[in-house]
Amino acid sequence: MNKITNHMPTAELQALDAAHHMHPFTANTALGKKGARIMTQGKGVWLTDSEGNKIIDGMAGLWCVNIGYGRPELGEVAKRQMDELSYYNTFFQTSHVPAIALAAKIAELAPAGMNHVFFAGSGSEANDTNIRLVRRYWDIKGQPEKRVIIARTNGYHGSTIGGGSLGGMSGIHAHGGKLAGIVHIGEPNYWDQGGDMTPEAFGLMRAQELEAMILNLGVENVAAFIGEPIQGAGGVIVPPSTYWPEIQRIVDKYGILLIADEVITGFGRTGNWFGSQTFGIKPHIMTIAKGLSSGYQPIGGSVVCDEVAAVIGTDEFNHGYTYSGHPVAAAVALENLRIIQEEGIVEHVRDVAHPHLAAKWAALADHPMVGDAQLVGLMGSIALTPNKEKRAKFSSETGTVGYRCRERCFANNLIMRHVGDRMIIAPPLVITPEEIDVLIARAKTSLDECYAGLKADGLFK
Ligand code: PXG
Repeated sequence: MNKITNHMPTAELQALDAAHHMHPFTANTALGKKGARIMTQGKGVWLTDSEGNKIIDGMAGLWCVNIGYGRPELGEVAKRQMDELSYYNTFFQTSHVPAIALAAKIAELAPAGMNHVFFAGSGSEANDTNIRLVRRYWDIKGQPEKRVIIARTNGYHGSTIGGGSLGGMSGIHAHGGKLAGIVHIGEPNYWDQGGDMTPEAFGLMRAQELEAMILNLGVENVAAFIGEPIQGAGGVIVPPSTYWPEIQRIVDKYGILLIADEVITGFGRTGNWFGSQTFGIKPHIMTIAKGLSSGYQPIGGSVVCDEVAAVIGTDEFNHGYTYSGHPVAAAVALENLRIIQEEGIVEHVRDVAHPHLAAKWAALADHPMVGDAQLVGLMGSIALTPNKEKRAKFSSETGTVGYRCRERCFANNLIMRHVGDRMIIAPPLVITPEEIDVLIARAKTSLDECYAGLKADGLFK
């Protein structure tokens, strides 16, 4: 077979892709007929596809490319590390400099008292670690019956069996089943589910479902609660202001462990190093991945507080991955954190990019089809609706309007995702004000075209 390169015609690449490559979360037969879009290059916030289109990436890849694409320093660090020590494991009483340095750096950046890191290859793996960690913690404390983990409907924690079970997405549970000992409470999704309540009352009500669930199960059976500070894959659902303080009160009152899944919200996304800081949450464990390496290498982990680490450390913990703390991934992640810190990228989000985007993003709610706009740091969503006042949903006859809008975004060289009828963005954190203006202009055009299309089809009255 000839060498397959960027220079081959798109149709040939698509045919080979369809013949051999199974895509995640995709109906592969249908995609094979349509042909995948093929990315060839990335620089900053810009992607180029095999047709030469210049696309602004409003999703930082898959919420991960925090420092933007194509920073040469990361490749240089990777090469140096591969030449020096391409691989060694961290089992059998052994360590190496990249894992040591990265763990120490994460401990420095993490909230006070969170000084220990267990490395994984991804966010899903890290959440599998967390299931073991919290159950083993209570075992050692002499309470082995404390095993249940409470999570939330429409939360996302990965797609391994463990991560998928923690997540509250029925479509994932339907494919392969769900672990026992994981239960779900409602999500703090005011737009969809708040009815006539105020956001504050609704946030309290949803948080108090945790207390009811603990009492229902018996606190002697509950190990932990897990939640994303802001649900990402669920549609960028920003909880009402009352939600996290009430969750914290309940977790403290009953003495269960709190896991903050920071896979998306970590490393600057919300304008602080961690979403837990933005929302005043005090977790025992944080899940990290994605922005830890800005996606330049696959790496994740669990950041563990002193108390839990001390308990776990009293005995052998029968858990670990071949690539836990992989030296090349760790060295690249460390360089990524150096860039975020030395270039003030978290401050850029807080003081420059968020303020520039905030007013323009909020103004999208003036569009006839947009009912609600939410933005925390550089993580935003808008809700598409046929009737703002009633927070109405489109009828099934209309189909998924979010999907229609996403198709217009693609056509306008903007990557903005949809989750049902919510459109979401999470651009690279280095996005400049000028690039934000391009993003907003393309988003408006796409919304207008989608709206015009619905009207032309007689679907928007
Ligand atoms: N936790 C959270 C909060 C995530 O967003 C994971 C865990 C799992 O990480 P890995 O590295 O195993 O994928 C994620 C991942 C989407 C989408 O459609 C989101 C994720 C992954 C794939 C698709 O928004 N988030």
